[in-house]
Amino acid sequence: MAFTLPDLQYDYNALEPHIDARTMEIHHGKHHNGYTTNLNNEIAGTALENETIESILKNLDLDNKAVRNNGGGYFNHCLFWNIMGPNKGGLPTGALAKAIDNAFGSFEDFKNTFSKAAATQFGSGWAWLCVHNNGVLKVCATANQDNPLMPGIGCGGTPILGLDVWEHAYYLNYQNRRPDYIEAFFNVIDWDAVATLYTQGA
Ligand code: MN3
Repeated sequence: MAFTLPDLQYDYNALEPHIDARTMEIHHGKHHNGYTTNLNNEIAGTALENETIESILKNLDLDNKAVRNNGGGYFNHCLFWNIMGPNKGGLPTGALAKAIDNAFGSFEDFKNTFSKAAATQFGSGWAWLCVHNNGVLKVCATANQDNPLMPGIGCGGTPILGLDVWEHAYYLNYQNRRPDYIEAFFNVIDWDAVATLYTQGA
């Protein structure tokens, strides 16, 4: 079964002024589409063809660079679109808010830790908030299209929030000002979507 590029649940311009429409259009229509096509080509006719993307990544042979890069790229962007939305931002609530306080001390401390992970990832990569089976949250960053589902990569656990810090995610609007893009991201996080993933992964 081939993977499909998911439709966005909002328009390309819906995240403005925080993320511009042109960036969203290229990011979804070109970059994510490319990872999807390349992943499908790579797994066609192999045993991976009938697995979920999560299963492919959890059991990944890290030396299989094509599946690592394109499978990671497919999963990471699916998550990214899902945890953003127009008129979002604000603060998490409920069990997720409690878990953030437990792990980091406060929401502001979490935001600082996550933002620092995103800002200091050298070159292309992602910052993550991950939940472990006991509900404990951890933050890490990974290179390229890697993610913590992959064996031995990052903080482990299940990613419930991810921030793409590849230049293609922000350069048109922010040029080299990655910290401004990171700050803006907090205005479009859909905390209800993150809370759903938290409940599923805890
Ligand atoms: Mn990207």
